[in-house]
This record gives sequence, structure tokens and C-alpha cells, in this order.
Amino acid sequence: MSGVVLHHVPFSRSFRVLWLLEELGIERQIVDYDIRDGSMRKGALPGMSPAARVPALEIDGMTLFESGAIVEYLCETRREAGLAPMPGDPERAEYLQWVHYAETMGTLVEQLNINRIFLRDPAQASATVIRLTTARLRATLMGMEARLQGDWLLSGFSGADVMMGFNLFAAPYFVKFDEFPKLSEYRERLSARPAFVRAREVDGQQRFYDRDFYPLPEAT
Ligand SMILES: N[C@@H](CCC(=O)N[C@@H](CS)C(=O)NCC(=O)O)C(=O)O
Repeated sequence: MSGVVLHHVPFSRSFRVLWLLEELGIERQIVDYDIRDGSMRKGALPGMSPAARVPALEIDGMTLFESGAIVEYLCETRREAGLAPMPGDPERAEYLQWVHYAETMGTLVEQLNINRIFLRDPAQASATVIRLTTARLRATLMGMEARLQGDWLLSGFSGADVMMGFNLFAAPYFVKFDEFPKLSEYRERLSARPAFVRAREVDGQQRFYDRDFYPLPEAT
């Protein structure tokens, strides 16, 4: 395989990279994995990503892992697209904060996915841990709702919106968005972007969730 190659699981953090490649007009091939069938532990992925996770991106003669690093790298090396404030720009620090905050939120979604979706019998999920993790996810959303001022996180659309975008489509499986009107509208704006629509078409249907919402379990 030559050119740009994205190692990808549908509806996972690798969607961030798929979407950003569309925003930047970079053609890519996709190697698709199923998170549950062991395919990520076989083949080339463990040699590309230290924990055999996605995304991994083959580009510019390298293989990169960590979605945040990939987003920063792509925005900085393709700066003519104007998707990242560079050092010296007054919005640079805010940009970096949001890029990394996306993983504060993303790891909470991941913990809920593990506890609520991926654990198999006879493993027992802890209702206490689920309730605490859901409360922590809700708090990250409340903090974002309070800070969102305009159409995007910064004065214009940027890589930070790509990082956060993935979260806002996964978090509603665990936290109702009725209490987040600004985030709900922001999510609509994100999903109306032509590059987002194209990336979603390539991504296909999510295969994790078997319902629209997972209510809190009773405290034990
Ligand atoms: N911080 C990393 C997290 C990567 C990550 O955990 N990806 C998940 C999919 S969202 C994965 O590959 N999970 C497979 C596993 O945990 O075995 C990033 O943002 O790229």
C-alpha cells in the first residue's frame, strides 16, 4: 500500500483523522478493524501503535499514533488550510487546551464503553463506577457548554473542533443533551460541514451501541 493510509475503527477516535483528512482534501486508503475480533492485535498495527490502538496514520514517510498528535501535525504541516493558530497567535493557547481537553472527555467515554458495551459475561460492571464516570463525563460537557461563545471553539473552525466533534456524537449515549443547548447547536453545525458528511459516509454505521441511550444503573 502506498500513499496515506489510515488505520481505522468505525465510530472511534480515528474518525477524527478521517474527518480532518476530508477537511484538508488529502486522499487516503483505509485499513478497517473490528475492535472486538482481535484483528487489532494481529498484523501490522502493533508495530505502528505501541498499544495497538487506532488511529494510526501512515503519512510523509512516518507512522503516527495519538489522534491529538495527528491533528496537530496535519494542521501544522498543512497550515495553508488555516485550521490551527500557530505559535504567536493569540488563540494558540486556547487551541491547545481544547485539543487536549478532548481526551479528558474521550477517556471518560472510553471507560463507559468498556463498562457498558464491551465487558462480556461473566465480568460484572460496577454500578458505582458507571455512575461516577457518567457524572464526570457530564461535568466535562457542562464546562464546555459554559465556555462555548460562538459558532466554533475559536474564532474560526479549527482542528480543536475536529477533536471535540467525535466526543459530542458518542457522549449522548450516556448523558442526555437536553441540558446542553449550545453544545447541541454546535453539534448540528459540525455535522452540517461537507467534509464531516463525506467522512461519515465513509465511516459507515456504528457497530457498538444497540440502543440510543444507556440510562444510569441503580446505585448498589
Ligand atoms: N489517546 C488515544 C486513544 C486511542 C484509543 O484508545 N483508541 C481506541 C478506539 S477509540 C482503541 O484503539 N481501542 C482499542 C483497545 O483499547 O484495545 C488517541 O486519541 O488516539
